[in-house]
Order: sequence, then C-alpha cells, then structure tokens
Amino acid sequence: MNCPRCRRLVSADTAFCVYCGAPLTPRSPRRWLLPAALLVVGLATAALVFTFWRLGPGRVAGERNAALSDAATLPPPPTTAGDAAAPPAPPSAFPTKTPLAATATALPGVVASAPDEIVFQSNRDGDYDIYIMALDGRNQRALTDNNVDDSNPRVSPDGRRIAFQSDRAGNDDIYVMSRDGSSQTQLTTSPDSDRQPNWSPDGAQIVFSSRGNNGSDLYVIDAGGGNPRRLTATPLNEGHVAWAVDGRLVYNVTIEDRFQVYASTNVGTEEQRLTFTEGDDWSPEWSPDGRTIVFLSERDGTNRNPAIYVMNADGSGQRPLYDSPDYEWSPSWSPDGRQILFTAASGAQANARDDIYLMNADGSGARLVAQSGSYPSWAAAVP
Ligand SMILES: [Ca+2]
Ligand SMILES: [Ca+2]
Ligand SMILES: [Ca+2]
Ligand SMILES: [Ca+2]
Repeated sequence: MNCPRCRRLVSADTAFCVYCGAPLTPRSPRRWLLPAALLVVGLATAALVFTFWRLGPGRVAGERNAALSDAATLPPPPTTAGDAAAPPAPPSAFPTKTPLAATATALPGVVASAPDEIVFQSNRDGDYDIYIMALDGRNQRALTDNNVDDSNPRVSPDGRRIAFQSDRAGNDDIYVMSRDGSSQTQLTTSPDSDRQPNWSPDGAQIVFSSRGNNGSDLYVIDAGGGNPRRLTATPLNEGHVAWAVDGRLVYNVTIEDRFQVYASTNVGTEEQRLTFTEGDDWSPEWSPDGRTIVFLSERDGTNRNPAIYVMNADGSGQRPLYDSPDYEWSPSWSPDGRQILFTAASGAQANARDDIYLMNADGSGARLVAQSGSYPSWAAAVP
C-alpha cells in the first residue's frame, strides 16, 4: 500500500509509514472502529488499546459527561481566536482520536527492540532498495523506496543502524539510517563514487572505498558524520574493506585487472598481501572474532564462477568452503560467527536472479532464505 501522506510504498502490516511516520490506519473515527476491531484480533498491543477503549479513562470520561463524548465524535472545531472561549477539548486519550497502537511507536532513529533479522538489497521493483526480513525470509519490509539505487547495506554491530550507499544525490555516497528506515543521513558528499561501507567494531566509524579519476582508495568517516580521513593513496585500486575486532582492515586490491586480498592496520599502514593466485580473490569479510576471513575466489579456473573460501587472519589455511554451479557472492558472518550469509545468482549468468542463502560456518547446511535479494547483512537482536 502507499502511505497516505508521503505516497511512498510501505508494507501493509505496519501501523505507521516507515518514512514519514504517518499512521496507515484510516483516520475517520467511524470508519476506523470496525477495521481496527478486526485488526486487533490476535494482536496483543492492539488488544490493549481496544481494552483501553472499552474500559479506560476516555470511555469513563465519555460516560461521565455525555456532552463531552458527543463533542468528540464531531469534526474538530475551526482554529480561530474564539477557541479560547470554547468548551474544554475532549480528553486527549479519547480512543477515536488516538491512532491504533500510537503508544507503541518508537521515536525516529531509535529501535526499541528487535529480533535477529537480515538486511539486504533487492532490485525487485526495477531499482535497488534496502529491505529487512526475518531469518526465515518472512515479514519482508522495504526500508528505502525510491527510483535510484540504494545498495550494499551493512548493519552496525549493535544492530541499530544500517550503513549503505546511494546515488540519490547524483553519485554514490555513504548514508546511515536507523534499522527501521528512519533518520536517513548522508555522510559523504564527494563527487567520487563512495561505495561499500562497513563498520568499525565499536560502531563509531565507517570505512568505505571511493573511486575517482585517480583510482580507488580507502577512507574512514565518523558514523555520525564528519572527520573523514583517507587511509590509502596508492596507484592500485582498493575496495570492499572490512574492519576486524582487533583493528585490522582487510580489502581487495586490483592488480592487473585481477583482485587480490590485502590487510593493513586501521590507518592503512603495514599493508600485507594475503592472496597470491592467478585468478580473482575478493570481497573479504572478517569473522566476528577476527580470526578468519571469508572471501570469494575463482582461482580454480572456473571462468569467473566464484566459490566461497576462508583463510586465517594471516593468510594461511586458504581453503574452499562452499561452491555450486551458481555464482556465489557477498558472503558475510552472523554476529556469533556460527553462520555465513551469501548471495547466489542462479546459473552463473549475468543478470540472473539473486537469491539469499544461509549456511553453517563450516560450509554445511546451505539453505535458501529468500528469493530476489542480495548482499545480506545480519542485524543483531536489539534487547
Ligand atoms: Ca531505489
Ligand atoms: Ca560521492
Ligand atoms: Ca589506490
Ligand atoms: Ca560457484
């Protein structure tokens, strides 16, 4: 359905628009009562509101003062200077003036509580937007909805915020929003292509790559905006950077049109090359304990049909973890390090449909979570 205020597409199973906060239930008191009464069946919070309507102070006030109750069902009085002499307004708690579940709405930018979920991107409506869903693929909701590309989401370690890239301002920049899609904030404004943000372990900073006329380098910026710093200034192209709990960065570097995986300190020093293959190795992500790196490789000569690999933090122990005839990409860890999310494009074809999978960290038990989605990021439960 479309939000009645901002007209953007929103999930019909939420009470309020995730963009502008407008209630998605009908505003008319008399039209509201019946559907609301139906809606509350099975909804504990709505049932409380309904009970409040039946027994609460607003109802009592209405019975105590019939004139007051009648006034509450009339259209609101015009706003004029004569209001000062008008009778007192109906009690603000009067149920027909209170949108359903209004008291359950969190403040913008604050997620009161949430279970473990998966944030991902999808171009199912023709351009990329950011979505969120339950771990079993149900209850999918759009967090952004526009006709530009919002992509490459990564959830903050505390599960409350999402960093992503968007070209809504004319070129790729880094943005942050709350987990419910509110408080969307632009962090970078460069004319270059700022891409693939990832969080520092403490959630205070965001590292990303930026591609301009002189190639691609790594940058970091405060997660609240400001204080941007350049980490690399090399003739090579750095990209897809991730930040380990021990402070080290891992990223891919383009060397003669091939990706290889490198690591460095979080200020870009002590750079160390971790992969030395003829094929591509790219898209590295640290395990939560910083001991293991999951990445993509097509070193086995499968003509750019990658497999998911892992290696130790120092580059030792490189081994395949999962492969199929499909084109696997964008692996990322669960916060407990026991599972790995990834995308698989069916048939390894360009423009094939992307689907989201989840498997155990040892490569076993891969199962489909959701169709038409990619670049998944685990959103930790918010207590
Ligand atoms: Ca979009
Ligand atoms: Ca930019
Ligand atoms: Ca560079
Ligand atoms: Ca494959």
